[in-house]
Amino acid sequence: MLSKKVEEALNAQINAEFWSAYLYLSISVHFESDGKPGFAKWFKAQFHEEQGHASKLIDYVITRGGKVTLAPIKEVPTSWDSPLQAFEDTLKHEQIVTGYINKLVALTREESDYATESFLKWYIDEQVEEESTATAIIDALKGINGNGLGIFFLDKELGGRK
Ligand code: OFO
Repeated sequence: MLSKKVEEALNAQINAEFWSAYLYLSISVHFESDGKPGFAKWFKAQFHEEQGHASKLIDYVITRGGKVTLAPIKEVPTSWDSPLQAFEDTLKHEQIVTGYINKLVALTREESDYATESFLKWYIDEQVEEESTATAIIDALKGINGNGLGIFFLDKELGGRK
């Protein structure tokens, strides 16, 4: 059985995961109309991943006998000046989400909810990976320094994401 506080915090995290999904779908749509199909595909995959993160949380809340409440999703931006700006926004966003997960874990400790703490370990690891991937792409884009050919090849490479 989940405590009310943990149930509410897990519902807030479900909302944050859909917020992430919504942001990445928005970036994907932006690149699709900006003639960068590889970046668009990469962000579309990210959109699906985030939906998966939300689903996993939903299943967990239900398994523990909690109630899932789907709240409205916060508005997201719709355009970016450059791929670098989109990935910098992505990193900032992931850092915010990491902060949420850390607070959630701290709450499970206060509430002595070790099952939820254990469940959240997967999310802690996932955030490390997501921040590191965004940082690597930002570094690549900084190296490319706006060069059209460099952007073209990075677009091709990111488009290879399964
Ligand atoms: Fe759900 O991992 Fe990013 O936000």
